[in-house]
Amino acid sequence: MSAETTETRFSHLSKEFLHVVEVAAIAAARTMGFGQRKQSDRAAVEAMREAMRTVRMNGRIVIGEGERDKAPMLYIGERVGAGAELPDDDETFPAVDIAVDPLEGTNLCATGAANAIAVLAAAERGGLLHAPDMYMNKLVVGPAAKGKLDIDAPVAENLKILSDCLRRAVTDLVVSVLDRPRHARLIADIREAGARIQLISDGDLSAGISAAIGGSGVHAVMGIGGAPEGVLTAAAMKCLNGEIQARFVLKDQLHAEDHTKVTEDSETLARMRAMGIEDPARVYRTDDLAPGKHIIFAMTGVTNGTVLRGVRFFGAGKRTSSLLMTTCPHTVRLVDTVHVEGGPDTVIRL
Ligand code: VTB
Ligand code: MG
Ligand code: MG
Repeated sequence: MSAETTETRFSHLSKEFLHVVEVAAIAAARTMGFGQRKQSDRAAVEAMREAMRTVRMNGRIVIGEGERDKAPMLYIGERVGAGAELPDDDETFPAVDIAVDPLEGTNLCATGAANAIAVLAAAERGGLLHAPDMYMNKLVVGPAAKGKLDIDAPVAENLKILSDCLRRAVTDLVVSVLDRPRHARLIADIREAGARIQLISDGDLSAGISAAIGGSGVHAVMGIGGAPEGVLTAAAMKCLNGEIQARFVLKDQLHAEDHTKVTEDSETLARMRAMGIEDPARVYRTDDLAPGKHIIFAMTGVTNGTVLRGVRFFGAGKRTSSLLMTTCPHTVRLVDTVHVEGGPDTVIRL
């Protein structure tokens, strides 16, 4: 297939994926505040799977969520799209690899808290890292600090460099960190360095996107979250010119002082190896997590958030706020969609 054809096909696909995340967000948003995270997750997963069926692709889920906490999910390895049954070399539909999180922030949705999103990333086959649903230590920064920090350097050192890159004092930095006992040491280190902290209950992916967007009030994300969110963050960083550095963390390494302690979890190691990950301790950078040339990143707000508004329901329809980004051509779209259900008298508001 010529480069131009691939670009055109992916450009069309991006609009189909926008629809997929919009319907997943709408389904999840219907359950906002019900206090039922599994129900919210299931609503998003089912809506996403249904919407994915007609997308003109030969799709494969390469990383997704649900294994860690036995939640409803689109399975890693699941074939999706109108061409799901076709062999890889069939050219009717483009072969696409997909990373999904139908509802990122199930608790946020269940309680009506900020920054719940429906999200996916897609790329040509091999364009997104294939990995199990596990943990990942991450460092995420925006364009100004790209290539300047080192996930293995002391926190104070990274914050000093970040402050230079952003031309502001360390005391004027805000670092977003998941509020988990495993981060006690990290939080103490950030405080000691003098930076401010935004402790979040969930949602290190939306925090990473905020870190790469000027004016969001978040300058970095540090700490251990999910690997699917890490791959999705990488896809977003390719579009936003930000950076993620990451390292897989196995269950028995999670609470260790040194997260790089040698693991005894041979079952997970074997699964990683089967998916092509030979060195479980290596540092992955943006291009290792999302090596694709044709990246599509689509996300819709479920609840109101830093970058996007949540789904609004009104008499004559729904309104969604989404971020749709592609690398080829390089576009970042903030999409405000009114899904009209009323009659010919429906008034569209600003
Ligand atoms: C993070 C966070 C997610 O999972 O990835 C986290 O960003 C990691 O897992 O929103 P634990 O909750 O087990 O610490 C979420 O909270 C849920 O996907
Ligand atoms: Mg998630
Ligand atoms: Mg999820």
